[in-house]
Amino acid sequence: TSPEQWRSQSIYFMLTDRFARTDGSTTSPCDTSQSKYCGGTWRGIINKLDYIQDMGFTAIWITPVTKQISKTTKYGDAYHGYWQQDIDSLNSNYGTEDDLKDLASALHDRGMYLMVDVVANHMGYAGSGDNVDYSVFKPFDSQKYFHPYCKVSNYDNQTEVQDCWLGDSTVALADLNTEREDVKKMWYDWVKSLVSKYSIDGLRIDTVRHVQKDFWPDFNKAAGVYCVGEVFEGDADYTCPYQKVMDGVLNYPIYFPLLKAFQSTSGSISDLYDMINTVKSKCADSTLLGSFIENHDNPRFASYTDDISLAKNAAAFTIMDDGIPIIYAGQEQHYSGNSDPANREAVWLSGYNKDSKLYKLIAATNAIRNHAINHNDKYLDYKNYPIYQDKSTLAMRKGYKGTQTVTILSNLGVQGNKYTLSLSDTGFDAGTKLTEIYTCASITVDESGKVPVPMAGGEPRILYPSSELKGSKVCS
Ligand code: ABC
Ligand code: CA
Repeated sequence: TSPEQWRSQSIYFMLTDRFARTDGSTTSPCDTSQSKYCGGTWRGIINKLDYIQDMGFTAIWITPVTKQISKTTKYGDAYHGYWQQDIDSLNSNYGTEDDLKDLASALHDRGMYLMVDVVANHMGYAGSGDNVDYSVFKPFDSQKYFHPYCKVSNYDNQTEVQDCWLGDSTVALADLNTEREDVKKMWYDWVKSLVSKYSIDGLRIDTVRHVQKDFWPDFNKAAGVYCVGEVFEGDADYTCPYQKVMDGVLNYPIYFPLLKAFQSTSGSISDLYDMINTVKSKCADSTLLGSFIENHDNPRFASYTDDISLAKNAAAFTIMDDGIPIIYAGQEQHYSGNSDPANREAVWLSGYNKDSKLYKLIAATNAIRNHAINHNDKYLDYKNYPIYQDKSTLAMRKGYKGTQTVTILSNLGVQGNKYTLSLSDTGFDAGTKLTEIYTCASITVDESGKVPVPMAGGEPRILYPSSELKGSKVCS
């Protein structure tokens, strides 16, 4: 499945261990602080696809599928999947080969895509890096396949970031010598066969900044599907160039100012406004980046603030910006876990509540984005354009004249006043009737071309021409 096909998708990201169990339990305990397997499976995901699809998602991203360290370490189990030892076998905690194949077909039957997380930088070892039994790794069963042991500590030294090891003396992440021709060939052959064996549509690639750039173009090519890389770095000058070696990267440059703008009622809107433009100019194609406000490596948004309006704005931004939206499982339930491992709560404990405020907000936002895309095949070509800012408001436009969306975000929070924002530069003609898609209010553009936008309680707003909504489920 090509980058072109992925641009229009919307992704729900989950740790397989934490989303759904085969028995469908909503009470089975999962104490995140233990870092043990909690029992989520691929079969469990298959049985809960309605929950995901009804929220408007068209794709899922699941954590790595390969066989892991099987011991319980001082950091617990490899329940997350980033400590692989045998890349040719599956993690049996999640199910069988047939279960994974069935997951792909269940998705494809619904017209949805499967994205799988892969790790080429390292293998996981339960112990210290200076005392590794290399025979436990398959197929990299000898020291010769690895870089000599040293620890990544100075992120300003790129050679060290690439050639030294992540992890520590409890769990070492044995760093593969990805410059070796045999290692490259093993990875390229592996990824090609993984994608074809399990009918995978896309890959999320782990630890991309820890492997030399020239490894990636051939890896992406061998995969033959859209690849989005994790480059955990907020500096666009550092992160954007990775889009020259693979289809897309996670949008960490926007993540940090997005979090700052909405994590409190005094966050900076202008830094976010500026970063929209920075990313557009520095990254090769902002529409192929992965947009997110939460993931399994960072504290949940709600760990910073329990204000539901702020959470709504952050989620709305993620979905309406350029790039492929990624919502992290549990975000829709306003989960509030702090740093890893507390941010990996089991979704089943929410009872898969479809009436939660954020579930509905995400469903409505995905619905208008999906509609705008389906209604005008050029919608995604128009790069998100910030049109207005003040101390607490950001407005942005996406889409050509007549079928554009205009998104208005606020960080006033639930205590925010009721007022009317008079908005210019939306591109809508005087007299046009608009629908605000969260409240379904009708708004008419005034004679001078200004749009009177009713704001209240710090809630986000999205405007779309009413006449263009016919045939959609939005506000019908
Ligand atoms: C385990 C335990 C933890 C324990 C830890 C030591 O060991 O669970 O409780 O604290 C996996 C597991 C983790 C596990 C680790 C290590 O392995 O999921 O639970 O932690 O055993 C990816 C995945 C991630 C995964 C791995 C390893 C990599 O998404 O889930 O972790 O396969 C770095 C890597 C990045 C990695 C991330 C966790 O660490 O580059 O690939 N994620 C700076 C650096 C970043 C760095 C980040 C965090 O710190 O630049 O490269 O990411 O260490 C901004 C700057 C950024 C800066 C941030 C903090 O601030 O612009 O550059 O990031 O302003
Ligand atoms: Ca490396």
